[in-house]
Amino acid sequence: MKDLFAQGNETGEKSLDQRILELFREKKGGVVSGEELSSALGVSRTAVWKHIKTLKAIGYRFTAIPAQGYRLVSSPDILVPAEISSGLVTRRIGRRFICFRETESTNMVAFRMAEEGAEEGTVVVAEAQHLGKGRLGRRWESPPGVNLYCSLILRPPILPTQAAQLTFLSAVAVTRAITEMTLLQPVIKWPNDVLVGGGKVAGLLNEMSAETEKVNFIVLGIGININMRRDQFPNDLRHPATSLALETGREVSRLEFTRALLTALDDSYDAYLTNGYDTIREEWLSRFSMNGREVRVTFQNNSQAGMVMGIDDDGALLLRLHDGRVERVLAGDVTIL
Ligand code: BT5
Repeated sequence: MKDLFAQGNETGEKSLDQRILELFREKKGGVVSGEELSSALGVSRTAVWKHIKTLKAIGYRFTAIPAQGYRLVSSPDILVPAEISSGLVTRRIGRRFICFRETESTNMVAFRMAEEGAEEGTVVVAEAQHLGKGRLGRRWESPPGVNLYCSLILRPPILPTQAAQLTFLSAVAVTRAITEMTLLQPVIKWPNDVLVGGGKVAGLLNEMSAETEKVNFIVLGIGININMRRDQFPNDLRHPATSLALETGREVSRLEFTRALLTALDDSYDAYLTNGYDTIREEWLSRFSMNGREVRVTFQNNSQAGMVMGIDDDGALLLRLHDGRVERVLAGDVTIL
């Protein structure tokens, strides 16, 4: 039986739980009778009652009004298609949601789906990941129920060399959503970190399938520490880490954050397709914390020190070396000296 998680509307088919919730939402807090529910859904009243019991078990609160029916009193902060898509108005992002209680890695799932032809705008979300991926084989800590782990499938008509532009686009959308939801002012660390108060609050992992002249698809992977507590971070992280709750001192609704993020991604992707990369680049640079700083960039066994001079059109970091030459750095980890 389909439940609220498990692939949600993967096949376009809504779960019974999702349809029950929609009927309650249409009533905007009003009472819905068992009779109404069973006739609208074409199932027995016992079946309706069983589903209400399952919904209660995952955190929905109903009150039973004798001889009248049920009222939906409150909904849990869980990332399921029925909740994320409620009130979400986007052009491309979120045409389809696949949500998991737990999965290996949303990027791995999205990549496989994209290979099998999943459409642009498909979003994969998980409450927890047991193989959350960072870059270069690193691990992304993904405890259940506190953060957002999501991956989007995009099929932009661009060249493979332009793919890094989408990493910048996702960083810009993440900073916008954070400011909208918390008023915090995050900064971006090249190439893919978003920091608040010096701690890493979000990481991006974009993966691509391409031919020489054509991108088949890009998977934008985004991990954001929303309500993660201090004791949930391991001690051996490479850099200081934080969460939105630690920075603001209050819990942040993961559902509202997810909707804000998907809206920001949709807006910036639309602007990118319509007007090109320039506006994204400008906004990215306005959040970029490293311009003019002396840094060391390490990639595999190589390391170079110099002054950051911005980024170029392909997303390469421009580094002025001590002999005056400006080097384009395409990948690596940056430490501020
Ligand atoms: C990243 O890698 O920052 C990319 C992280 C992308 C995660 C998302 S979650 C949804 C999607 N599905 C996936 O499987 N992945 C994406 P990198 O720059 O390599 O940073 C990884 C390093 O950050 C680790 O080696 C740790 O030191 C540190 N780290 C791990 N988990 C963290 C967390 N939750 N918060 C902050 N830092 C963390």
